[in-house]
Formats: sequence, C-alpha cells, structure tokens
Amino acid sequence: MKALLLLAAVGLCWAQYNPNTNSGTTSIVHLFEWRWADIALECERYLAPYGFGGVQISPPNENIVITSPWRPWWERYQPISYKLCTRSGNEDEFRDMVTRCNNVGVRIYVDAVVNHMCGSGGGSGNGATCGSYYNAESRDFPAVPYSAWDFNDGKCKTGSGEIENYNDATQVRDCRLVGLLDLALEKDYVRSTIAQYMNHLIDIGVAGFRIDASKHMWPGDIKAFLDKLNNLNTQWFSPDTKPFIYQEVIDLGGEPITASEYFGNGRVTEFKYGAKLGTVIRKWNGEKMAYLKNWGEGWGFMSSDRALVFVDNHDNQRGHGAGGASILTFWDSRLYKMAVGFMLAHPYGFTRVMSSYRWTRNFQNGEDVNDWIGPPSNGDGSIKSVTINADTTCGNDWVCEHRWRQIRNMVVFRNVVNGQPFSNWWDNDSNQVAFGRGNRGFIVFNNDDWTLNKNLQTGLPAGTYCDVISGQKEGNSCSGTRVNVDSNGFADFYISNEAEDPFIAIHVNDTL
Ligand code: QV4
Ligand code: CA
Repeated sequence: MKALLLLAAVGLCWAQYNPNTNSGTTSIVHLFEWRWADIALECERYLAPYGFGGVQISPPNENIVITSPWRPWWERYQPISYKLCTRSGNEDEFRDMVTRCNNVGVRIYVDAVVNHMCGSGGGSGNGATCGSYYNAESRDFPAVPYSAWDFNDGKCKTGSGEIENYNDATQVRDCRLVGLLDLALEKDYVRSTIAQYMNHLIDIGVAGFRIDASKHMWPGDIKAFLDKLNNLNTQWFSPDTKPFIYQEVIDLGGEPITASEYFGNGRVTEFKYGAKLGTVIRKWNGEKMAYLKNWGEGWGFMSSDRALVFVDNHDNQRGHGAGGASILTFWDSRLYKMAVGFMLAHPYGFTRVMSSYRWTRNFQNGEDVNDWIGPPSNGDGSIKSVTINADTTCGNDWVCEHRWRQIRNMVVFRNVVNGQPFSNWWDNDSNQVAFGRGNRGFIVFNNDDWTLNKNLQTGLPAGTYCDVISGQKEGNSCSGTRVNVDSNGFADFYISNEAEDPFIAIHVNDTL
C-alpha cells in the first residue's frame, strides 16, 4: 500500500511538468494572435491529423485598446479584466474552441498575464476589448475588481516606480515592467482572484498555462496561486491531473534571478536555446554544427525535463525580449527550417513551434520601427480570418510555419522517435552532422559550403525510406529523396550545399 501511495505522490508532484498532451504527441504550436474560430478549425483539419499535441493561444482576457500606434500586438499584454473577451473572440467562441480541440486530442494552453494590468499611462474610460471601465491613474479596474490596494506602488523603491536595474532582484519583482501597473501578489485577495480566473479556464477544459513575465513575480507568490488551482476537467483528462505550467523567465545568465528559482512551480522557458542555436546555424563567432554533439545540458541549459524550448518566440522574432540578432525566424526561412528541424529531432526539452503573421518591417539604424504592428486586421480592427490556399499554405498574411512541409513532417518525426535515445552521432568537424534516435529515426545536415557525400550508420532497420524534408511517402512512392538503408544499418547520403533544404530526415513510419 505504501508503495502505491508513494507512486501516487510522485505522480502528482511532477504532474505540472507534464504537458498533458495526448500520448504520442510531443510538440505544441503558438498560433499567435489567431481567432478562436480559426484555431478550432485548425485543430480539426490539420493539428490533429498531423499529431500536434496542443496550441498556445494569445491572452484570452480583456485587454486595453490602443489606437496609437494602431492596435499593436502588445495591447494584449495589458489586461483590463479577466473576462474572456478579446479580438480573438468571446467566451462562447473560446469554449467552442477548447471543446472542439480537446475532442480531437489537441490541447489548449493559455498565455496567462497575471503579473500586471495595463500601463500606468493607459488613461481611463471604456476603451477595452469588452467595454469594461477602468482608470489606470487611480488603479481602478472594477470589472475584476482591483483597486489601488491591489498594486505594488508603495512597495517599489525606485524613483520612477519602474524596474531600473535587473541586478536588483527585488525591484524586478516589485516594480513596474515598462510601466505596467504591478499587482501585489503577496495579497491573498490578488492570488485568489488570479486563481479564480485560471480555474474558470481549467473548468472550460484548458490543459495548462504559459505564465507571462514570471521573472517579475516572486516564485513563492506564483506557487501560492498555483496551489489554488483545480485539477483538469475530467471530461478530457484523467482524474487528479494538474495543469501543465511553463513560466516565462528570460535567463541568459549574468542576472541574480535565475530560471532554477522557478523549477518548483513547473517548467521554464529556456531562452539560451534559440539564441545559441541561431548563432550555430548562422556560423557566427566561430560556432559550427559539430559543436552540437553535446547539445542540451552540455551547453549549460537547464535539465531537459524542466525546459520549454523554441527557436524563436513572439517577442524575439521582432526584437522584443531576449535573444538578439542571432534569433532565426521565418524571415530567414532556409536556415530557420534547419534550426526547427534540429530542435524537433533532438531529444532535449519540450518543443514549441512558432506560427506567425507577416508584417512590413522598416529597419532604421538596425531596429525595426514597425515591431509594434499587430495581426492582419480589417478596417474596424477585427482580426482577419486564416484562409487556406489550395497548396495548403495560409493566406491573409498568416505565415503558418507549422504548415511548412519540412516543419510539419518534423513534428511527426518527433512523435515517431519519442522515447528513443540520441545515437549514432557523426560530424565532419565542421558543419556536416548527423544523428539518430535509436532505431526509429535519423537526420543529416549539410551546413558547409561544399557537398556532403557520406555512407553513415543510421541505426535503422534495412529498408527504403522517404526523406521527409524534400517530400514524404505518398502512396507507394516517395515524393522527395529516397534513402536505402542496408542490412547493417548503413546508408549513402548525398546533400548538395546548394539544395533548397540541405538536410535529410528519415524515420520508420515513412518507408516503402
Ligand atoms: C512605455 C514606457 C514606460 C512607461 C509606459 C507608460 O516604455 O517607461 O512607463 O509607457 O505607460 C508596451 C510598450 C512600452 C510601454 C508599455 C506600457 O512597448 O513602450 O511602456 O506598453 O504602456 C509586451 C511588449 C512590450 C509592451 C508590453 C505591454 O514586449 O513592449 O510594452 O507587451 O503592452 C522582459 C520581461 C519579459 C517580457 C519581455 C518583453 O522579463 O517577461 O521583457 N516578455 C513578456 C511578454 C511580452 C510582454 C510582456 C512580458 C509584458 O512575452 O510580449 O511585453 O506582459 O524581458
Ligand atoms: Ca511584479
């Protein structure tokens, strides 16, 4: 009996690190700024069939309406209330999305903005996405309700009331991040109000949360509201399942606040991942892919079972947050596909794929002054729907990286090799590398300026495999490159450095 209790306890205690995705699915996609109606459709027509585990959605709570500049994407990071009412849709549409996605085994993860409310300069009136009244000046948010008592004004010791020095852990938590009114999370009323908002979402059926700006909350305060959360809705999850938690903490080293302070609450975003991988794939600072042999903890990253990893995110793909110029995005599509392919093939971390919209960049002195531009929208400010073209790409300026064959097929690859060890590493001491995942998958990259032509041990059973980068198995043939693995597991790989995508990936589910 004791052993059973212990087992149950262990099961419970690491549950918030478990993404709660359907078995056999291993990635989530951030459908940044999508409408709930479009996400529901995408779950049914694309994400479920291709084995995506879930969707990170934009903040679903009522936010300030900013018209100068015109409806910036970041207005959604300035809460006015916890009503489920934004440009992505209302509560009915939200419920419909969660139900339809859960019903096809695709989970929903909510971007929870609970460190703050709107900017101190946010003004007052009913200019919010659900029409609620607020007054930033007097800290009055009656639609929650929050009043001046619920903010950190008195606690912050800096002159401006804002964070001025990231080397002072106390002000990073107790002062305003870029002027955003900072909630007093040591108060039980604030903790309970946040938990009530999150429990409303849990009861609707969500599987977990991205905790925005976690660095700006004390780990203990986050734990306090997490401890008030319900278990997930048993309509779709087994009893006693805790919500998946991943905390946004930008820790590139060099600051007193570290990611590990937050491990007790759940997983943490590993921002070193995208910054370093971008540098390696761009071959900057003498970096080369051969160095990726010990990728993961060997590069000083947090332990794999605490990491939420990504190549780019909604901030650093446009110069916000962290990662700098090395971050690869859809704008750098050829290198970006290699980076996402590498991330999805490698066992480290729980993987999130970015799905963006296109905007008109305008670089002045190296900065994109259009970094604020919001999602594709109509004249009245409503977000444009996601149209699907005949070739399965998206229209209306939605980039839909998750629908790019190379990326979609690598999401499937990760599912096929799940649980298999990192194996059969080979490199040419430069930028040609290869590795396998046990006896179920193998990938080869050529990021040098000359041809790769090599016979390699794949670890795979003999057979004819379809490369899932240049194509995939279609009927009884391969639409792209074919790879023959012999009875000893060896295969010939030829990759021109001029290839559209200079990498090949094969796995046991795409064989002739
Ligand atoms: C301006 C001035 C302030 C002034 C304030 C007065 O800069 O000094 O006090 O006006 O109101 C927007 C504007 C910003 C403005 C602020 C408040 O860009 O100029 O301040 O609003 O009005 C996003 C954007 C921010 C945006 C914010 C709120 O990135 O530019 O600020 O939304 O709209 C750190 C954190 C990390 C954070 C990252 C961006 O550690 O947690 O910065 N990342 C998350 C989200 C991110 C979001 C926030 C946090 C805030 O991923 O998207 O910021 O919720 O690294
Ligand atoms: Ca804070």
